[in-house]
Amino acid sequence: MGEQIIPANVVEKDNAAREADLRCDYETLGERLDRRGIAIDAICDKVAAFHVAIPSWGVGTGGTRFARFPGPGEPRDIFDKIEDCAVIQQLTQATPSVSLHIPWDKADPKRLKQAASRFGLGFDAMNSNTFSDAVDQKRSYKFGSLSHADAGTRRQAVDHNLECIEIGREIGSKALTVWIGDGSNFPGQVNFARAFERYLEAMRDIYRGLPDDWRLFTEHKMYEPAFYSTVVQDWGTNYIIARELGEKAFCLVDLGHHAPNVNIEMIVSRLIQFGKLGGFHFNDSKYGDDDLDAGSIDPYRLFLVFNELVDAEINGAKGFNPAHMLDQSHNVTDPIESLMLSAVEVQRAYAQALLVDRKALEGFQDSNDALMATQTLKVAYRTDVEPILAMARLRAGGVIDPVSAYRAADYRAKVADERPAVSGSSGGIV
Ligand SMILES: [Mn+2]
Repeated sequence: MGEQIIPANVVEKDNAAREADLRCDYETLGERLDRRGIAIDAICDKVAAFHVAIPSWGVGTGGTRFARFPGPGEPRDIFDKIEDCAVIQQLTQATPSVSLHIPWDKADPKRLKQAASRFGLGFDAMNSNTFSDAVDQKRSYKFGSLSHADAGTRRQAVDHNLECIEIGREIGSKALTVWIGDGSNFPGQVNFARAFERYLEAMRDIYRGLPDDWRLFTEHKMYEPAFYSTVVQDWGTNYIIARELGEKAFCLVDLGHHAPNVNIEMIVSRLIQFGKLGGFHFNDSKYGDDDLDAGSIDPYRLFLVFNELVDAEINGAKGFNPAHMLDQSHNVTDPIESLMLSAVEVQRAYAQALLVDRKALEGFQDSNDALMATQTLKVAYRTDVEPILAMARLRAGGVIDPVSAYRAADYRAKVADERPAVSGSSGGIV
């Protein structure tokens, strides 16, 4: 544990006001779970060990293609972002790592490492950016990057990804996530097969530059910024990529990057079964890639995704080691508050999934008892696991109610004084 930004007296006061109630609620829930043959402390330990990474761009206010409404005290650079991430980790104890986006977060790697270790933070996957043009860039990505018709543009995009790996090596990252905005806006604009072949060739060049102990994650997205077709449009194409590249390549599932009503938990199951699930970008959506807070629209779907993950964990699925990260855009809330609650929502889904009576479920599945099978999931989902989540935080040195403690510390007002507003700061949607 590193330096603490929120003062100890604020944390202690907020916890003191809630601790007696929490202990009572935890004990009551423990008795109820005991009747179901579940040891509450075992669940609490698993929740405490479950972490989700914070994307550096998440702590800034997002925006839409219509406007961006910056909030007070927005981080001005990666060092401010790391401080905001440290606050989230201090209060939730669920987010010990930060995921960087290059070139937005480009800085001296030694300074980056120092800044993070000061707060006991580490670095998660590196994210490359070939969906927008950097200031000093020679060739434009307007018509694509890794799949661009021009070999020089593809080379530039490959080199950028290799640079991300290089920076990542210096700061202790172990993965590269590649998402491209390549695609087309009109039928006939690109040849699907040729564009995908060019993409695969470029990705092979990146893959060759990957250290042995790294993983390469590719992220599919159905639409946007291209609105007719995207090169990596769905999990099928993503799976082909991972298979073509090799054993260090895996598919990343961003929950928002699917059509409405797509059965994402089933995609997760397929990828686990064939050893290609790399990890997640958690968020929620109502219509498309809305990048809303995890669990805010359809918490049951989040639970069903975790139901698959816990199933794989228990069955010891081969090579199962998914990376967990949030990927949201905060337009009307304080990003720190949204990220804290989203981390908690992800842990909630995990805790609920741990409560599923898997033996009973299997029995109902084998006897074709559809009603009892689905009720078995519902019993777990309906269990209020809040005392487990809060106790896991408290035992780890965090707070019982993260938003309450955060507001009591008045952190946002304090940084607003120190951080003058900047225009055009990077942030938003990936
Ligand atoms: Mn994403």
